[in-house]
Amino acid sequence: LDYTARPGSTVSGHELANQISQELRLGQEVEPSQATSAQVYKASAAVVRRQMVEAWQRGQSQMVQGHTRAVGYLSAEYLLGKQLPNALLNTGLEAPFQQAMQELGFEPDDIFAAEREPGLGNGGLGRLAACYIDSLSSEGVPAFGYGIRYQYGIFEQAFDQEGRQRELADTWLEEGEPWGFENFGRARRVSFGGSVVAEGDRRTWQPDWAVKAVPVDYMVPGYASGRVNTLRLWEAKAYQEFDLATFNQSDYIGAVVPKVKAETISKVLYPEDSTPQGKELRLEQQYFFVAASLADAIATFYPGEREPDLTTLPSKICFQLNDTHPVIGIPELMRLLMDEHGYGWDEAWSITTRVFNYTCHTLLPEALEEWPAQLIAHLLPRHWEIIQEIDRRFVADLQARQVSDEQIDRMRIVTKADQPKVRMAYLATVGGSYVNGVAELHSQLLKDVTLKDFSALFPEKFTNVTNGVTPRRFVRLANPRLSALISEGLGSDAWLSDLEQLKGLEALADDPSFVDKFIEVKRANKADFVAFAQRKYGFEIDPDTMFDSMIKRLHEYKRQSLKILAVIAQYAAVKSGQVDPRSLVPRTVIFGAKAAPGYAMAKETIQLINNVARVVNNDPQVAGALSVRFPWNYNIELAEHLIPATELDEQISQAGKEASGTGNMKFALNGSLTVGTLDGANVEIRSRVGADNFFLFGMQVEDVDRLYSEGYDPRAYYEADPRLKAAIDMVASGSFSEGERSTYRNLVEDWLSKDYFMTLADFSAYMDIQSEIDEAYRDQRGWARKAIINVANSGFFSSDRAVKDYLERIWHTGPQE
Ligand code: 26Q
Repeated sequence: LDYTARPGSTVSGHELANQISQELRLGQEVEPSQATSAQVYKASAAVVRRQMVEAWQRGQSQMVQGHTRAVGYLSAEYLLGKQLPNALLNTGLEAPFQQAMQELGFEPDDIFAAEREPGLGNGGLGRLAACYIDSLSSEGVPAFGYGIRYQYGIFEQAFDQEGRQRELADTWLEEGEPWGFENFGRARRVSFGGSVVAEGDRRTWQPDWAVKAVPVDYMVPGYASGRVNTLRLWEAKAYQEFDLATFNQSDYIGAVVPKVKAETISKVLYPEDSTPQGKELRLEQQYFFVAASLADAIATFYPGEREPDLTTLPSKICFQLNDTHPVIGIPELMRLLMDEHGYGWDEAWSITTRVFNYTCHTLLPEALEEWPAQLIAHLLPRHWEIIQEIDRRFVADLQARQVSDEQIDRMRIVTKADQPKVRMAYLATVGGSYVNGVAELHSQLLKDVTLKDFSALFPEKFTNVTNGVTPRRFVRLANPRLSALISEGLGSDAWLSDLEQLKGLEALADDPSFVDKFIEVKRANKADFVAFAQRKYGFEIDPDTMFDSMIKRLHEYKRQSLKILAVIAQYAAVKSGQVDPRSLVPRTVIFGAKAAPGYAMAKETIQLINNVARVVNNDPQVAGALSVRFPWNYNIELAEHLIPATELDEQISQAGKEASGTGNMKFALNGSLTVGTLDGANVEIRSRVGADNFFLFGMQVEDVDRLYSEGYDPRAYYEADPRLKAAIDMVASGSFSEGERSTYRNLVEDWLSKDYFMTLADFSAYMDIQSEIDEAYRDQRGWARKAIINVANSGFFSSDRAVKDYLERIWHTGPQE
């Protein structure tokens, strides 16, 4: 294999074994035969990293010297998952590593198990960023991922005796971490607070405190592309170990306070993923990483230049804003251009609006970030001035276009109120070139609802890029059996970098021997999951049941409560003698979900699921027919084990609420069938795999709108469907709380009086589709056929395709020339 095609791939297994041995002896002072898995992991990481260095540096200098516009992906989150298996696959070192481990007498899986996954994200948005940097490297595009190196990532979830969620610190750095390279030479100063002073016609910011942003660099190797990009995650450090003035006043402890304050900035990831926490520290985090990243990009492309010609910046790089979290970058770039480099407003604005683009990931109005002006003014006084000026000019522009006062007030970046707020989505829309949603339906709703006024006036700004996932991690690494079968069926593994090739499997859906092999793959994956769940959670799962999974953050709009109510209804029907358990298709219903620590309703739902599991799993009357499992601490590792083993995937959000979903894509690519509403990317999955191979149910966006406007009364649905009534009554009467009727009071009250996301209205349709699913499942070969057709038609959902869409429609760039 060509070295440039796959960095590292010329290394033999024996050579790799020698390098790892050497690293163990010299780097860790341990004899290979005595080394622990953790030591071998660390040594392997160091060796693999070294294999990538040359390609990394080559790519870096080609980027700076070349003429291909680079991409700067700005994201507060990267939910990476384990690095070692991915680095081995992408660099072509998988087989040599296997050999090396054999030679050294270690099991690769034990070595992989020693890695703590970097959980530097909450869910979909963070995982999307991780998929996109993988695809950017795989497509050969010069790119940076910029973000924050949180010392504590997403909390580790535990369940207490009562089934309630407990949050534990994610101590992923406790024993060090071999991938990140602290690049002290590229550290930057990031300032806060203070005031703005006028010097002649120039206004300058005189901040009153600052922190040092130290980049920790991670290599991002492309799959078989020879390109290794950089993920640069910033860590906050204090400039002074001790405040000497305070120290000299003999307040020894007080003297470290500023240091602690500075280092708090990159301490912990905020675990809320849909109700923004308007906390000062969060704004500090946002500005911290964005300011460091913009300065870093300029320093990268204009090295050593004291007065760089920044009018060329848009030809060097463009920045993608992953939701509104990095939007403070817009006024920051204006400030850099005007205050530090002397450009006038118009020139600065022209540069700024050409380098930024914004991706929106939500439809929930309460999830749109709005910062109190007062907070911005206090923390970033110069940015506040610039934001006001952007707003002033924008309003003037609207007035010149004869926009009504009423509409102007709706569109203001800074709201008109006693306590004005800055609407970050509006600032992003005005301050950049393109705005995109993350699935067709979502982008349409953005134009029709959320950003309607903007799309009416600036239609050319709006576009769609449907999300995608990396087939390397989520098919090849997570599901080696299916990958081997696909390669056998297609005659090569070229599908891994050209996922539309999966289409070639469609013909094999009617080949009985291929169908048999597909069934065997799923069976073996289920057996693996059973063993994993036994080992890790102590669960006893019957592999001869349908694996029915719902894994995603816990949120009311996603409607985990619809799923659990359906389980309860089924259970109630057996208990009341209406249903013979032997007539059911045996199921194992599996949940994985973290709730934001302050989200009471979500936490109550977790408790309910755990207690339904406790009751159902211990009831001999349903044994063999129904069980419920809730493995705690859902993360990338669990996803990689569960998705390949799943047969039925639940995507049951209220229509018009899930921007895209990406789990749905991972499941379809791994041969699960989806039960879902017409929401997010479900719409596109269904239209690609065909209506016969997708279990659609429930209200559509128009039905939801109509029902809201007619006045929604959930109690009517409770009275109308005896199955629903039985299920809710069971919860209310204490069946899942040892007779205590108050445990789920909030949930029950909400269902019967509010039910904002219309779980009750969709319940009957959901129960009915589940009966159809049972019927379909009884025909195992028919089911497998549908699953194969799902795989064959899901190639579109590769993050490579998504990145190519961004390249063509938004970034206007491509592979390094
Ligand atoms: C904002 C301010 C303060 C604190 C936290 C936040 C915050 C953090 C994370 C707000 C939102 C998020 C995450 C959102 C998210 O994951 N959205 C999901 O993005 C996916 C990728 O596009 C979509 O597939 C999902 O539909 C969408 O819910």
